[in-house]
Amino acid sequence: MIRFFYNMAPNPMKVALFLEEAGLDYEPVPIDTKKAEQHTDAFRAINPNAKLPAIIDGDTVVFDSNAILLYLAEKTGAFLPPDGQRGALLSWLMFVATGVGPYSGQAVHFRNFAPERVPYAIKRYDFEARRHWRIVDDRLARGPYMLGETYGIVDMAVWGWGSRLTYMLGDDDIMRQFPNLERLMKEIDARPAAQRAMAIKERHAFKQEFDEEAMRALYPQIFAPDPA
Ligand SMILES: N[C@@H](CCC(=O)N[C@@H](CS)C(=O)NCC(=O)O)C(=O)O
Repeated sequence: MIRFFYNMAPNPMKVALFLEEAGLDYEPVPIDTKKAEQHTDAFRAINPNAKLPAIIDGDTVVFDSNAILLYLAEKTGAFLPPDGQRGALLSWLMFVATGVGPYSGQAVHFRNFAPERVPYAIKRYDFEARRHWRIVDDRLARGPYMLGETYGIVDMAVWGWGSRLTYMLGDDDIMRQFPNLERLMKEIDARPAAQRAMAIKERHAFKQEFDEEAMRALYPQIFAPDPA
């Protein structure tokens, strides 16, 4: 059985979606990041980067959400594009991993969680997040899914962040600007596997308070000395 280390944030949810879509036997293991559980020695032995998600599949440990999606897709042969599209698969998977996710994450951080308001940081990350989402939306104007006619792991990777874009960018009208993305997010949200993935939170009670313990665990740089 696969052990799936998770919380309810966008990156773990991509993997929850795959596990549910593929019907794999898995045990969800909650890691409460607001209680600093990602920083324990035991968890760092699984993911030295101290972030979620990670999986253990027999003797194999995989961390980083898009690496896990690729690993599970190759293991099962499911949710991969037809032959001949491996270049596109890798390109879009890495584009989401290195652009869409990090810029969206920094946009929400500087708008909602930074200890001081830094207008240029807010502007830069909001601009770059929207630029990346525009590329995704344009791609989805060409066909139903990121790689054309076949629903697959790139769509799952997009769903992790895209299904929360209104919150991420703090803009109630954002989806009107990205109608093709909105179409795909609604379609995936309605899939039974997505609903089961979102429901795993009901099995565990994650800490909700953003108290000092949570801030120290999630944003330790706030408490670090200023760089020279
Ligand atoms: N590149 C990593 C990023 C993982 C990541 O940032 N995970 C967040 C949740 S979405 C996390 O664990 N945050 C807790 C922390 O930063 O301490 C991936 O795609 O899995």
